[in-house]
Order: sequence, then structure tokens, then C-alpha cells
Amino acid sequence: MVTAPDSVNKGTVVVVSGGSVVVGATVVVVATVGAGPVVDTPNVFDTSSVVDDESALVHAATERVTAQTNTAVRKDIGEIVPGRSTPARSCCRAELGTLEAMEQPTFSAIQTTRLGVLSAVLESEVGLALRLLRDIMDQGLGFEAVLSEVLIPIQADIGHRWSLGEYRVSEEHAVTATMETLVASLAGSIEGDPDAPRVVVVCAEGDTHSLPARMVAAFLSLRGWRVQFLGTGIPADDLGEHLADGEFHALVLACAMRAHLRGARACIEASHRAGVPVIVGGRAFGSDDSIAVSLGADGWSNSFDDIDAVLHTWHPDPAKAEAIVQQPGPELAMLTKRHRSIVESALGSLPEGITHEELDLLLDNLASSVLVGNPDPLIQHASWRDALWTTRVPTASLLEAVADVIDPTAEQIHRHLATAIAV
Ligand code: B12
Repeated sequence: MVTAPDSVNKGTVVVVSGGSVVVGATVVVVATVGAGPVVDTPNVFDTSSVVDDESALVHAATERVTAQTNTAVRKDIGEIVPGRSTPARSCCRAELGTLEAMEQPTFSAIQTTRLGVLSAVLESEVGLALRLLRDIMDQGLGFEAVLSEVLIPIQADIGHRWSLGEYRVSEEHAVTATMETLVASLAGSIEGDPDAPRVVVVCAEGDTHSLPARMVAAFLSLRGWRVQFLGTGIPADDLGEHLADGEFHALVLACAMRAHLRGARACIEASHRAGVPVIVGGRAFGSDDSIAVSLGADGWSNSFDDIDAVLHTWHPDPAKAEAIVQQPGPELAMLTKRHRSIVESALGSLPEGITHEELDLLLDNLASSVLVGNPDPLIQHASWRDALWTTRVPTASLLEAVADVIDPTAEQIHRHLATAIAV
């Protein structure tokens, strides 16, 4: 493993031999070319589905790399260096320097593309990124693999850096916007079969993470579904009316944050009222189906690949799924109704610098805990917040301030608060 040189700053990409690509603080491990890529990032994904798809590419890349050592890689990256400003140019220069210092680097075409696309998205160069993606697709890499091998790792890395404070919000927004354009452009070239079953893809009410949902939509289009992508900001009742007006095989509901589980539940309920079964996915639902089931979903998937299989094989029974859902008790209603006044009162006893938004998020996670009858959303929120570089006041103090202003007879709420404070 090679560590980043001192001169390497944010945005720098360092490549090390043996198949590891170090992108800032995040390590993306890629098996040596020829063995098929095995990628491991902090949060993301399963690549089992892509290996067949790209065997021709892997073969070609193996030939190219072994025959030409790093020449092809240097050329590919060299092409994108001139004219680029910092941080992309410095990132690519450092990249080249590292390459030259190495005797026999082995790079796959995917790694090269990922580096090129990373530098392009850092500069919001949609056209360049698209060209690099189309080039590799022309060589045989499938669209699923472009998503899982190139775009998702980059997005995960940018997100990780953002949470560490290495990227400003504006930089993260610029990258995400470019990513959305790339996914939409690539998916936009897929012409659907007019007789294929139709699905709607939407983000849970309150959730503004449209990119994962757009990726799901793109993926499903590729698999032959007719997809209507509704994006974010659709109130659940409106969604229900929309679904009732059309003929839809399923609602595909994406939710990236547990804070929005109430919004997810509202969408599921509205969809069921319209007679449309729901499959859910995204970080908010965790790594098994328990949250999905408790919210009345008919299906759950945590990967783009699975969702297609679920949609082909499931036998949804919305009435049965609804029967399992625990009806929201008075404590949840109270939290929703008194949200604003709880925030105002709690802020009064907290040190300056704590924002409304911080307490909004905390209360939304508390509401999710009450909704699913489990302290996990609140506990996870507390540990996420305490790990943020910006956190000055520990989350336990916020939880105590909230506990002080909530009616002591709200037993479940106080139990979740006490558990989160103790953790
Ligand atoms: C980009 C981004 C944003 C953008 C979203 C822009 C957009 N147009 O999408 C903006 C700036 C708006 C944003 C806002 C916020 N964000 Co944000 N965001 C991210 C970020 C960096 C990337 C999300 C993404 O696109 N990932 C790429 C996708 C493809 O990967 P993925 O989500 O892991 O999804 C995988 C699976 O879960 C699955 N999957 C995902 N969705 C679905 C759906 C279905 C149906 C299926 C089957 C599968 C599936 O497939 C993917 C591939 O395996 C993540 C960090 C990260 N690393 O993901 C934070 C992150 C999700 N955000 C976070 C936070 C806290 C926020 C804010 C509260 C920040 C703030 N203080 O304002 C707000 C909340 C906004 C809101 N109301 O929803 C936290 C959530 C923490 C938590 N524990 O809940 C994260 C994890 C960052 C962090 N570590 O701090 N965010």
C-alpha cells in the first residue's frame, strides 16, 4: 500500500499497484485484471452480477495492460489533463506521477475509466464523462456495470468525503448534479417496449436523495420495464391519486434516510389504497426486510439487481401486508403535531449554535423509532451525528433537552430517548 504524498490534497487520486485505487480517504479495491473486478467501498455494493457481462472487456483489458504496461493508462489519463483546472488537473497529475514511479502497474479499463470520470465530474464535465463511459460501453461493459463499477463508487467516495468535511456542499452538489445528468443521459437512450409492464419509481415523501432512485429507474428501464420516474417531493396523497389513475405493476419506493420512514409509510399506504403493490429499497431500510415489512411493503431489495428478480417473482398481497402494520399510536401523532413547539422549547435550553435543522432531523428519527417500535433509527442518528466533524455539542445533550420538554407520560418516546442517551 502506498500512502498519499504530502503534496496530494483533496481531490487527489493516487493509484497503487496490486490493483488498489486509493481515492482520498476511501480505498476501492479492485482485483487484478483477469480475475474479474471485486470492488469494496465503505457503503456500497455487490458486483456479482457484472462479471459475466464484462468478460470480453476484462480479456481485452488484460491484453492491453500486460502488453503495454502503463502506457495506455498514461495516455488515457494524459488526454484528460490538459485544460483541466484544479482539483481535477492536480489530481490527475499526481495520478500520473504515481504511475510513473511504479514499475509495473496493472490497471483495468474500468479503473482507468473510473479515474477519468472522477476527474470529469469534479469539473462538471458531463460531455467528457459521457464520452469515457460510452467508450468503455463500446468495448463491451454493460450499463449495470457502468453503474456499479464506475458511477456508484465515485458517488460513495464523494459522499464519504462530504461527511468528513473534505468537500463543501456546493462541490458535492456539483458532482451529484453531473451524476444525475450522466445516468439520465445513458438511460435516456434506452427505448422501452410499449407492451412492457409499467412501474413508478419515486422517493419517499420528505427524502430528497433522487440520485439512487434515478439509478434504480435507469436500471429497471434497462431490464425492460416501462418506468415512470417521479423524483422527489411528491406528497403521499398526490402519489396515491397518480397511481389510481394509471395501470401500474408496482410502485418502487426509494428511501435513503431513516428520518423519512414516516414519509415512506405514507407512500406505501397511499399506493395500497390505489391498489398498487410496493417494493422498497435504499439505505433507510437497512440490510434485511424487517423495516420494510413493518411498514407494510410487499417487497424489499437492497440491490438494483435483486429488484428485477423480485418484480418478476413476487406474489404481492397488499391487504395481507397492511394487516401486519401496527397502527400509529397517540405518541406518534403527538410528535408530528407538536414538532415545532418541541424544537423551539428544546433549543431554549441548548447552547448557541444548535440549529432548528439539527433538532428537526433528531425528532424525525425519534418519530421513525416510534413508528417501527425500535430505538435503532434514533441510536443510529446519534452515532452518525456524533461522528460528524462539525459536531460540537454531543447528541446526548440534544436528546436530554428534547426529553425535558416532552410529556413524561409518553412512555415509548421516553424509552427510546433514554436508550439512545445511554448508548
Ligand atoms: C448526494 C447526497 C445528498 C444530496 C442528494 C442529491 C440527489 N439529487 O440525490 C443532498 C445534498 C440533497 C443530500 C441531502 C441530505 N443528506 Co445526503 N447524501 C448524499 C450522498 C453523498 C450520496 C447518496 C447517493 O446518491 N449514493 C449513491 C447510491 C446509489 O448509493 P446508496 O444510497 O448507498 O444506495 C445503494 C443501496 O442502498 C441501493 N439502493 C439505494 N436506493 C435504492 C432504492 C431501491 C428501490 C433499491 C432496490 C435499492 C436501492 O442501491 C445502491 C447501490 O448498491 C450520501 C452518502 C452516500 N455515501 O451514499 C448522503 C447521505 C445519504 N445523506 C445524509 C444526510 C444526513 C443528508 C442531509 C440531512 C444533510 C443535511 N444536513 O442537510 C440532507 C437530507 C435531505 C433530505 N431531506 O432527504 C446522510 C444520511 C445519514 C443517515 N444516517 O441517515 C448520508 C449517508 C451522508 C453521511 N454519511 O452523512 N444528500
